[in-house]
Amino acid sequence: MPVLQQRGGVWVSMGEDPDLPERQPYPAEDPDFFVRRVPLAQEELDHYYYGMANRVLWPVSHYMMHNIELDPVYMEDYRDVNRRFAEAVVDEYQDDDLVWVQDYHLMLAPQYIRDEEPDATIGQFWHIPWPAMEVFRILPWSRELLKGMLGCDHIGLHVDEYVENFLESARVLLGAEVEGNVVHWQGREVRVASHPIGVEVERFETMSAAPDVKRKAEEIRDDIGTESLIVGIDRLDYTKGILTRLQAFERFLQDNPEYHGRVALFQIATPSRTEVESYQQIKREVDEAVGRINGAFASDNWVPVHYRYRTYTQRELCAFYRAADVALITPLRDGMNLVTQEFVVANERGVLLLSELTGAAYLLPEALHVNPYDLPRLAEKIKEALEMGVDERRERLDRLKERVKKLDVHVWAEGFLKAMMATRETAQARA
Ligand code: ADQ
Repeated sequence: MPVLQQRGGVWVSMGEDPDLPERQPYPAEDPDFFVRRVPLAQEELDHYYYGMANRVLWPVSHYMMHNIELDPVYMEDYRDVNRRFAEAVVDEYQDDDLVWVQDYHLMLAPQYIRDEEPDATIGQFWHIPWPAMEVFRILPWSRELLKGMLGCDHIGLHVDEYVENFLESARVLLGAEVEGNVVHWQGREVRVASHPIGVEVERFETMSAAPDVKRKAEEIRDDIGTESLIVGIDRLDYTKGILTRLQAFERFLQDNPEYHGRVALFQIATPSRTEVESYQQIKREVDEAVGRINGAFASDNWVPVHYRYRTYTQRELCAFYRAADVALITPLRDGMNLVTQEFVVANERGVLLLSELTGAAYLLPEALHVNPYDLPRLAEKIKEALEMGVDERRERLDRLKERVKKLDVHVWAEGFLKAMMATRETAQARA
């Protein structure tokens, strides 16, 4: 949104409301950019979005093999919808435009666009992990999907480790020649690079320093009433490790009775992809775990786990980030994890306990890292985080703040667009 507001352009997006016009200025008066909708029928949404994107590509990229549901019908509609997106882009396309495709929902669109506009400059950013080649190849359509993406000139992923996995997939599965970070493909060069995404640092800084947010943070602490507060914030997704986190907290309470009454975990989970069975299942499991822990440990004046299944505004989230002594972020896999960065910007004295299986962990060495699959160790790390001295907390957090500032989302967008422009200039110089 901020990129389009600054530069203008057309946002080609999935349209769920058939009554809205196909093309619309935004905002209506004095528009910054245009929105072009690709309307999808319910069945297309079920197969393309809830099917191929959320039941196939999401779990395979997060190494969640048991959640993959391979149904050829998903892929058929994925092709059709990608083609429709490509047609809308081609329809909007003007010479010298940059086409920036977002995420795993549109792997085939780049090549479909290239077929119609061979000279277009096309880039794609992939927001989730790129798995090891041996995992990606599980997909019956792995080669077709890769070829689709190689319609790009520039492909971005969060960290070098994902870039290496992508290059390896292109080399082994397609037999493409790979030289450094360039894939030679059908007479073209496709550059693959890491572009770690960040948050809007300035906005989060301003918001978290506002008097009402500070007041709210104090209220949260007063209401909970414990010496220490641990906070977890996620979409309710099986990749986010919410259940593991609860189990580790439970174990921490079992092992450390001296902490009973003195610490609470506040877990916020946003409803997400609720149509998908594996998401309904993780919700049941989280509900059960919260009930079990509170049933076993709560006393008249202490609730160990506070759980909210709802969406908050960013302002409200900021108050939780500020109120926290420890942010407990334990995904089983995560492309980056922005909650981590939001916490670092908004908080002033807390400890970041972070899963080493996130993109963020590669970029934030001063966090306390933990393997979320190692429950006993995770329980120990919770204690270590709670007991970390003030000086060490401050020192780590200051360094983390410096790092997160450099990752700002505007820097990310500029960096990606610059890379695409460089590609365009090289192509024009050659022509
Ligand atoms: P997500 O999987 O959605 O993003 P994340 O990066 O943590 O994960 O972003 C979540 C966003 O949702 C954060 O901005 C957070 O503030 C917000 N949020 C979470 N819970 C909320 C609640 N209860 N109410 C309101 N807002 C809430 C995907 C990838 C990530 C990658 C991003 C960006 O899976 O790995 O970091 O894209 O590329």
